[in-house]
Amino acid sequence: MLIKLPRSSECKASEITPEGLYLSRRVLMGGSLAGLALGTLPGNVLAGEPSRYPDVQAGKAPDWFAEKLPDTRWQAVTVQNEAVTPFKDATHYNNFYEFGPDKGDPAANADSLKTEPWSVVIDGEVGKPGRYALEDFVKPYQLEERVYRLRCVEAWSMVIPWLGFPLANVLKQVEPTSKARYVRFETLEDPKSMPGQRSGFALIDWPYEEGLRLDEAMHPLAILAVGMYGRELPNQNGAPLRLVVPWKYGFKSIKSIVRISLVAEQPKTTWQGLAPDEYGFYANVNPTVDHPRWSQARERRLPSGLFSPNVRETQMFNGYADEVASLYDGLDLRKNY
Ligand SMILES: Nc1nc2c(c(=O)[nH]1)N[C@H]1C(S)=C(S)[C@@H](COP(=O)(O)O)O[C@H]1N2
Ligand SMILES: [Mo]
Repeated sequence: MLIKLPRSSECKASEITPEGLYLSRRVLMGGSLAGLALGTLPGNVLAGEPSRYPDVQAGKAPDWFAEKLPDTRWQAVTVQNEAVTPFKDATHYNNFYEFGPDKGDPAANADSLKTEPWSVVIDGEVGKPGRYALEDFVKPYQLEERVYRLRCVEAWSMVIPWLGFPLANVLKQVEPTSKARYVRFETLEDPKSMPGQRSGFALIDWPYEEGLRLDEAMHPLAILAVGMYGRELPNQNGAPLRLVVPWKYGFKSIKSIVRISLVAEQPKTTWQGLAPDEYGFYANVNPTVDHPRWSQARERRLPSGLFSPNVRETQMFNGYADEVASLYDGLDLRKNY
């Protein structure tokens, strides 16, 4: 994870807002996400299909996905006054080391990932462990569109309209035992279809693994996503099932999940294992705690180019402080980076 930081002079350049698909309207939302905007449908599109995102390439949605899509709660949670990142950028500027180290590698190589059939194991400290076919795993849950900022630890960011459901709903279903204190997630390990796992690149000890504290995992903003931009997930974005935790650096949002384990001890995570001084377990977006090799005060919002770097201030907890800050009361965020 190397980056070149924009010079601070560039940060003062007038921010150029990318031509967005829509801006969310300011509408209040009830319940636990009161501070976030609950959008209404943009005036020019009707419910349901990729056509609400005109620049989106249609994919080959599996049957279970096509059946669920019409019942989606569109714009269940969204961001105010921020444009959605063009589909092209969200699908061609990726981190997915299983398919190579460069930003274009996942789009170029992830076709080889076989997402059907797919199964997910839930095990560890749960009353109801099991292995589920993906379509059975997602069956109980209504899809919600969640338009979230995604902030990579490398200091770039996007705004992505995910389709998914709260992780909490799944966890409640499997009945965590009193010993469960963390959730561990694991990506597929399959060197045959994942060239990055064959190359030995970056010394990653496959499979990629991530973790959350149980209360973080239960937070209503944490979702499991099966789609984005009104369609199923493209392979390079972590098909067919990925985590999205919008207040944390992107590396926590693990892709192509095959296993979810409830555990008693804090699990080891891929980037922490590689460089513990640089990447922590918590990895909350925090503009006041710099990475040892670069500042986290600002970010490049994609699309970003030489003449329109589109640099903006990074927000505490990536703009979700009102919702999540209380999870960390009494925790030293400088030590627990
Ligand atoms: N399995 C796996 N999950 C992963 C990664 C990865 O390399 N492997 N990269 C992470 C990083 S660093 C980021 S920023 C996000 C990027 O998600 P996106 O490509 O959908 O924008 O995925 C995260 N999830
Ligand atoms: Mo990242």
